[in-house]
Order: sequence, then C-alpha cells, then structure tokens
Amino acid sequence: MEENRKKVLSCIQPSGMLTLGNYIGALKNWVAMQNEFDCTYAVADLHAITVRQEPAKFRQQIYSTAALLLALGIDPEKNTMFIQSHVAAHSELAWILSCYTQFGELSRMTQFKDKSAKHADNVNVGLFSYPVLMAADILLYQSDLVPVGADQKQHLEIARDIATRFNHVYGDVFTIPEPYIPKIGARVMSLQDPTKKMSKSDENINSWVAILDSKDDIIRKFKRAVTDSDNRICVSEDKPGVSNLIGIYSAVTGKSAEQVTAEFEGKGYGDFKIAVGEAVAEELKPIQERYQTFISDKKQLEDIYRQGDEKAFYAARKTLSKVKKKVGFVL
Ligand code: ATP
Ligand code: LTN
Repeated sequence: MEENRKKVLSCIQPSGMLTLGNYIGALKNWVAMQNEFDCTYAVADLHAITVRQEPAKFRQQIYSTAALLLALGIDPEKNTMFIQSHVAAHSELAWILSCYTQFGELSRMTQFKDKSAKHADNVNVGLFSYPVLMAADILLYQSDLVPVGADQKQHLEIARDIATRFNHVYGDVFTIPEPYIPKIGARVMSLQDPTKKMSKSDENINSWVAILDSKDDIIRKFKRAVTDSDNRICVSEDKPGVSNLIGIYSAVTGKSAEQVTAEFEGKGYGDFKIAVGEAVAEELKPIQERYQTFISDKKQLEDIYRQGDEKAFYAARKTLSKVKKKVGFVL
C-alpha cells in the first residue's frame, strides 16, 4: 500500500524561532498531507549553516525544531522525520548535482541575492550552492510533491531543471517534483512592513509572530500591526497590511476573505486586530502545550529522529547508488 501513494518531502531550517509564516505557508500543509501521502520531513541543519550559527544555540534550535514538528502533529510512525546532516547522502548527492548545475543559473536566485546583501560579510560558497543541496534533498527521495511557501518556488524550479537535465543524459533516474503551495497564506507578510515577507531573522520582533509566542505577545503584536487610515476591512492591492491580516485570519479559521469582510462589516481595525490575535493564539495553544512535552524528554526525541534517520538512510541510499552507477563510478 505504501508503494502507490505519492511521495512528499519538505525540510525546514533550524535557524531560529519558527514563525506564523512558516506555519501557515508550509507546516500546516505538512500535517494535512500526512494521511494521504508518503511523507518525509527533515530539519535542514546543513542549510542553516550558510548563515553563521552560534554552536550551543544552534544545537538547541535543532532539538526545538524537531520537537515542534512533533507538536504540530507530525506522526513519526506514519512518516519519516529526520535530521538532514545525519544522512550523508544529502551532501554526497549535492556534490554530484553541483557538477550538473550552471554557475549562471544559481546567480539568478533571488534568495541568494537577498541573503548575500543581508550578510555581506559572509557571502560563502554554501549560500550560493544552497539550491543544489535543496535539490539533493528532494531528488534523493524521488519526491512527487514539495509543500513550501511561495518564496521557495524558484528553488523548486531549479531542482526540476537539474533533475530534467540529469534524466536527459542518463535516463529516468529522478522523479520530477512539483511544488505544493497553499492558496491562502503562501506568503505571510511582516506585521511591521507588509511589503516584506514575515521572517524569523527580522530583527524587529514585532514584525513576526513565533509559533511559541504567548497569547499576550501575539495579541500585542497584532494590535501594533501596520495597516492604513481608512478603516475598511477588505482585500485590496493598496491595502497590503489589512490584506495580510485577512489572509492570516482566513488561514487559521478556514473562512474565505468574503466571509471575513462580512463578519467585520461596520467594525474598526482595533476590533479586527484583536480578533486575528485571538484566533491565532487559539490555533497555536494546543501546539504549544504539546511542544512542552516533547522538548522536556530529550531521550524520546532522540529515539524518534534516530528511527527517522535510519528510514531516510535506506531510501536515500537507493537513489544515490543508482546515480553513482549511471555516472560511471566504480561501486
Ligand atoms: P529565514 O527567514 O531565516 O530566511 P525562512 O523562514 O524563510 O528562514 P525556512 O525556515 O527554511 O526559511 O522556511 C521553511 C518553510 O516556511 C518554507 O517552506 C518557506 O517557504 C516557508 N515560509 C517561510 N517564511 C514564510 C512566509 N512569510 N510566508 C509563507 N511561508 C513562509
Ligand atoms: N530552503 C528551504 C528549506 C529546505 C527545503 C528543502 C524545502 C531545505 N531543503 C527541501 C523543501 C524541500 C527554505 O524553506 N528556506
């Protein structure tokens, strides 16, 4: 029965506190997909070191990210949840694929341009070849679908291009993956500057909501969210702040934008912002409670990801051996 279910893969970097953007744009789908598909999810620690990490804090973030995935409801029995660096095939395949990736195509990646501007003192080669490692993550597991936020679409396209190029030379080695991007919440915007995406690395903490923020902090951040002066609650291009709040409210309540507009007809931004904050806090509360149980039992957490590492190892080894044979390595 496992065989004919479509394969899903996604990863998340343990690069800080996970945000409402990560949750709505990606993680909510990870949970929703696990009953229908054969899912593999990883903590992308190798990707996270493209930006300098402080070792002790980094280690905690890796544990915390794994615990949060479990708290969200990812079931490690039904799926594979593992730590990227524990499966060496990711680094090995990334090297091989880098020889089938052009310098020019990597130079066009907008995330590389943004991140190298932001970390101008550390424009390392890993930051540049980041999409190749991401392609290796995806292609190793012969993934059909990759649930991500809209910001990762370009990286998915390059993974498809690399796979297509490789298949063209060597025959059908890789499944060509499709992105799976939510209709609502594909790009949750900063609460302080709704023209920028909500990002956990934004130094203005009022611009993002962490999945683990307290109810008070969540409501305070929404109360301070930047909107505009006309007090109309509707989606419109010239109202990015209000549109973003409507998107967030829709994503957590399941209501359409029209229903939200009707619900707040005649009410002001003040009431609306509190309602959004309360709905978000309500959605996150059970996750926060479960998180505490997983993070306080390191032994259980380690057992879970070790089991995942092993399952991932076997699946990855199969593809890597095939690739090595096709390329002409002696096995
Ligand atoms: P950073 O902000 O440090 O660059 P990130 O949050 O963009 O990190 P990841 O943690 O690896 O990067 O992202 C995990 C997933 O969350 C990805 O699928 C990404 O598309 C999604 N995501 C991140 N930010 C948002 C956002 N603001 N809106 C929707 N989806 C998002
Ligand atoms: N680059 C991604 C994280 C990531 C990923 C992946 C997502 C690493 N490997 C494989 C999907 C599939 C990001 O969201 N920043």
